Amino acid sequence: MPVEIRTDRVVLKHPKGPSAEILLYGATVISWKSASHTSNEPVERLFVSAKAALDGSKPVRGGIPVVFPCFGAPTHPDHSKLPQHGFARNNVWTYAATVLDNEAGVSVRLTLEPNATIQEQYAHPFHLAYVVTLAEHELSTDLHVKNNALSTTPPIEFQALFHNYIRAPSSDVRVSPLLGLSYYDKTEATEEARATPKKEVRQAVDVLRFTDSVYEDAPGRYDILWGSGGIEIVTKNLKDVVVWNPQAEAGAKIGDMEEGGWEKYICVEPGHVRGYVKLEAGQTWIGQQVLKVKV
Ligand code: TA6
Repeated sequence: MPVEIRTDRVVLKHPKGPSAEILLYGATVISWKSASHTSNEPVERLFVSAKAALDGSKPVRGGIPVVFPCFGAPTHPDHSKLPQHGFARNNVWTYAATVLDNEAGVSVRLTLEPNATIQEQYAHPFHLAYVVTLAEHELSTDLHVKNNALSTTPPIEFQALFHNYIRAPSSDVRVSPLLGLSYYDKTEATEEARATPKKEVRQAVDVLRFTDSVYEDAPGRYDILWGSGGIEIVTKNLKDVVVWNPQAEAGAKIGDMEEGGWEKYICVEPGHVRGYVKLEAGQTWIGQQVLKVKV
């Protein structure tokens, strides 16, 4: 059964063995298992903390949380009542349809409409659709944002990001190409320092120390490589990318982070998070990423 609809999640199964699981809460991909090009045995490609809540009590610590309409602590007046990273990752989405189911792959669409809780925090009428597609060596996620306001209303402004927890040894993993990009270092102690752009001097960036970097106007394609593995991310319409790993000191303070969890992942998060997407009433914005197994 390529698509299995359960009460709290949708399970995708590819005819050649790969699989993916999407929690309806947050439309959070909590598992992606895919074989490498040298072995047929599917392995887990994402990190989910053993302490992660999967019962809808809080956003999932791991997998691919969907960040919308704000990244980080809200700064836009429209978002002032929202929690960190917005409402997409902490609301229950609806399975809408299976849009592909053949030898090439399996794809489903989930949707989110304003509910009472969201409407208390966010005034704009919207429709979100999230399409997750599992191919033999790839997983893609597309976020479609429709501004459902009347044509006479001003455009909405939002941010969006895929908060990927890529399973990899943090002691060895590198992400490239980032050389020469401007980035904002959120590990700096003062707001002034965090707001001061730096220039990346490394082609490949490690996360050997606490790293929380927001790269602006990035290339849109990233290689995440380590000794025995690699994932490539190819994006459309996502101009920025965030690289995050808290390492031990900051990681140990994260309540739902398993002991030593920070050693098992790198977050490489494509998005539109510097500035805002401006979307006219009646228009739709689409941001896409494709995660490809390189090794
Ligand atoms: O994307 C990096 C980041 O913004 C970090 O600053 C850290 O806060 C991380 O997201 C996790 O955020 P969360 O709200 O899931 O604890």
